[in-house]
This record gives sequence, structure tokens and C-alpha cells, in this order.
Amino acid sequence: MKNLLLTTTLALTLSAPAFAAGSHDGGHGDDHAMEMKIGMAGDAAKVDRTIEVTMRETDDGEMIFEPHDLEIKQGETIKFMIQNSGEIEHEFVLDTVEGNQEHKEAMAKMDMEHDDPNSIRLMEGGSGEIVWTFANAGTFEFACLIPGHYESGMHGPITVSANDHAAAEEPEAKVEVTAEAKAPAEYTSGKIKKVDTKAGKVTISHGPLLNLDMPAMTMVFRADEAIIAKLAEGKDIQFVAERVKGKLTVVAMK
Ligand SMILES: [Cu+2]
Repeated sequence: MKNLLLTTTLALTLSAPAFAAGSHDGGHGDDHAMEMKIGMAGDAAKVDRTIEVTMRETDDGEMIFEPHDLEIKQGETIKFMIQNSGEIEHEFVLDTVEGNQEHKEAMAKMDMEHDDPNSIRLMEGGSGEIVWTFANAGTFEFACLIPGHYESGMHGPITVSANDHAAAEEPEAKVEVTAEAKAPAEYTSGKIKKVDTKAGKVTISHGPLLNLDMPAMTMVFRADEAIIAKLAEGKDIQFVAERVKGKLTVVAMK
């Protein structure tokens, strides 16, 4: 029965609420009707456990969640306290692997700002909460679906263990993302969002970086003094970035 249901559901769009439900103000249990496969907005008064999640970029150009995986018991209501300790915007989305994948593809076409109970988007330095009830057992996923971030490391598995015997054993849909295409360095256009002269860092909202196989997004780069000196917030530039000692670095600019 469960398997039949699963097959049918998979054929439909799993992330429907993220698109169909319009906007809600916050994810604090104000939303009742919307149940997803991964569960539903939880009641803040009935929280079983609090989990702190940090989102940030690393020095070598990865973007991560801490912790990087979650183990939850079926029926548990979890309060996620989410902190963006990074230097750019991130989001925390709870869904099935397939749901996140579909949603990610949609976001690659258009950076949607959404505010559903299963997700929260936070500016750098920002923090927020999601209260969520994991109604079903199975393997789910938390992820940041801002273009490029998933590929840079921002996703992790959520294992919800069954309460009763033989409940849903979900097929694990592994999504392999390959990032091996190499192209010669070309100038990419970008707009400077922030310059940190002291740390030798610059935040650039940029087009696709073909040589690094990175889609258009906003990222933090290293740059040497000579380049930093020519940068200013709000300026449009053409630049080349490379991995230098594992760190994303602006190596040329015009
Ligand atoms: Cu992100």
C-alpha cells in the first residue's frame, strides 16, 4: 500500500506546496492544511527537540550546513534554530530529494523568493526558526536551493526512523552532481557587492564561471592588494577567477 502510494506520489510534483501555496508569513505553525511527504509545519508549543543549524561558506569555496546530516524519529516535532554565519544569503529547505531537485531546477531559471513553512531564507548574519513535524519515516533532505549552492555542498540527508514495524522503506534517490567540465578562463561580468580590504576578500554577484563550472551566483573571492585597490562597492567588473591553493581567487580584472 505504502509503495503504491509512493509510486503515485513520485509521479506527481513533490514540491507542490513551495509553488502552489502562494506566500505565507513565516513558518510558525500558522499553516495547517499543507502536508508534505516530509511532514508539516509543527506546533511551536509542542516541540520535542531543538536542533541548531549553521550555514556558511568555507575558505576553499564550499558552502556547508552544520550539522551535515539529521536523524529524527517519526512523529517528532523539531524546532530548527538556523543561523547564517556566512557572508552571503542562504536558505534552509526541508523536502524530499526529488522535491528539492525540482525546486532547484526551477530556481536555476529564476531566483524565487519564497516563504513557505518548510523553508527559510536568511541574509548574511541572519537567524530564524522553523518548527516542523516529521510525520513520515523515510529519507529526506535539507538543502539550500539558491543557484549553485547545492552543488557547492549545501545539502544533507534527513533520516526519519519509523515508529512502528515495516513502515516506509524509501528508495534512496541519489542525485549525483558532476562538476568536471573544464573550460579555458574567460572574463565573466560581475557586480561588486562588498569589499573587505583587511581580509583581502571581495563579494561579487557574477555570471557563470565556466572554468570553475559554477553557475551565476553571489560568492566571496580572495584577491591580492593590487586588485582589491581597484575595487569598489557597486562597481561593474569583468574578471577571471581561479582556485588558488584551494581558495577562489580573482586573478585578473578589467
Ligand atoms: Cu546557500
